Amino acid sequence: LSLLGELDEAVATGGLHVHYQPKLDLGARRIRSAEALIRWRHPELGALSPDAFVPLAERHDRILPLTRFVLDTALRDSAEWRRRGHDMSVAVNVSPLLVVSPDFFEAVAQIVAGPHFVRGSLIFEVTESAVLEDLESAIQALHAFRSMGIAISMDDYGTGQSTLAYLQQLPLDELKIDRRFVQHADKDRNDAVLVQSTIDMAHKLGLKVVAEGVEDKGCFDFLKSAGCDAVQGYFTGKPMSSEMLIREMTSST
Ligand code: G
Ligand code: G
Ligand code: MN
Ligand code: NA
Repeated sequence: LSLLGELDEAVATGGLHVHYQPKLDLGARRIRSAEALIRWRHPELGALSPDAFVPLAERHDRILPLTRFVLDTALRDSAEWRRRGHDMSVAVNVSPLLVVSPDFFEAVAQIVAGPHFVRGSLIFEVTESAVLEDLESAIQALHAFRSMGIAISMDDYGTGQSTLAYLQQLPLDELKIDRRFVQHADKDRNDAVLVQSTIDMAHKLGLKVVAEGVEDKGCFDFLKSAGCDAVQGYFTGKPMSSEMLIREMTSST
């Protein structure tokens, strides 16, 4: 069987699962959302990173069923978090290919009508490339998702070529600064300037700012003093199972 065939089998038979990486809100000082990250435990190859199969799924028209699985799982798990008293939203990565896809839109409409959806508790993380391909259609799609009660986050911010004009036009709620700028921001003067000015600009546009790739206390402290709204990274929590996340939240409250 080819890797693609095995991926189809995994999608169909439950060979995929979803981990969650917390985003720690610095104002509320608690986990307020978590990013869903797909995992594949391959029978022979072991744990495969999404980098090893998400691009494959994108190339061969499998990204919709894969994302549908992540969405279904993430909404079911986040309903369980709420049931246990943890008021948290869940973020799902949406491939550039899906942002303007009518089939994806149909799948989202179904999910929104389903039992586990609550307005304001689902975030779509989209990348700059998703938006730049066809700006008008992307703006329209993002507006439609927002009117359904889904928040929009710009992922990997700073790595693409989005200009200030795009930021102003796009219906966004959150900006995630890419880890390459964040990681050494407490030690590298240039990174610090970029991160600080991105935070200030985003706030003036009414956006929340998440810094990703926060790996140590020095970086964490810098972001706090820079006025960042939330942090995500190995320092505050690695990707983990839903059960682990529930245990973490229960022990920290
Ligand atoms: O942390 P991790 O190795 O899981 O993530 C690697 C990359 O895979 C990240 O860029 C992340 O955005 C992407 N990724 C993880 N899960 C999904 C998913 O469900 N859909 C898409 N499109 N990308 C994902
Ligand atoms: O969607 P995105 O491209 O941001 O995917 C997140 C990726 O970053 C995942 O592969 C995740 O495992 C990884 N990641 C999460 N936190 C950290 C961190 O603190 N440092 C590094 N180097 N990688 C991280
Ligand atoms: Mn992401
Ligand atoms: Na990212």
